[in-house]
Amino acid sequence: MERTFLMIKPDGVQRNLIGEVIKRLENKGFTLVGLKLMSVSQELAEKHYDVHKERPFFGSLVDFIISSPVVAMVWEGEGVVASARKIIGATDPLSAEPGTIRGDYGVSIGRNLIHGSDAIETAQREISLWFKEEELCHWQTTITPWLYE
Ligand code: DAT
Ligand code: MG
Repeated sequence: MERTFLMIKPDGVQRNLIGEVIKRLENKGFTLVGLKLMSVSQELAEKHYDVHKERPFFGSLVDFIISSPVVAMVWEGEGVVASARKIIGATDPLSAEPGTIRGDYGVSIGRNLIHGSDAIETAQREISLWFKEEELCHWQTTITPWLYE
């Protein structure tokens, strides 16, 4: 089953949006298989955003991610990578559609509340960067037949 990595950034945690974010993914029908509140090391933040290391915002992005705890999550379900990106909304909250997390709760690109993997291969890399295999639960909800034909 497809998996994605989501991270509620420090602003999402500080603004008491953990429950709201989890609720939206649960309600959609995705399954939570990994969850932890954690302080992020500079090394992990830099590795996570390695693809952006030449961008002018890289330093402030890393400083922001390590500034306060985040919630790291792995979610599972058919098409979860692309679907979670839709639920999250566009990178700039001012462009994100109402009804998305960023569209409903954000106003600034540097405070856009949540990260979501952008592709299946990226998700695999990010899940192994943030979670040990034994931290993930292999389980199926009893409602699976009511979610999938
Ligand atoms: P996304 O988080 O939607 O995948 P991204 O991978 O392009 O977006 O960028 C990673 C994060 O970097 C993004 O969530 C917020 C920050 N960021 C991106 N572009 C930025 C910019 N022009 N100015 C400031 N921060 C930016
Ligand atoms: Mg990205």
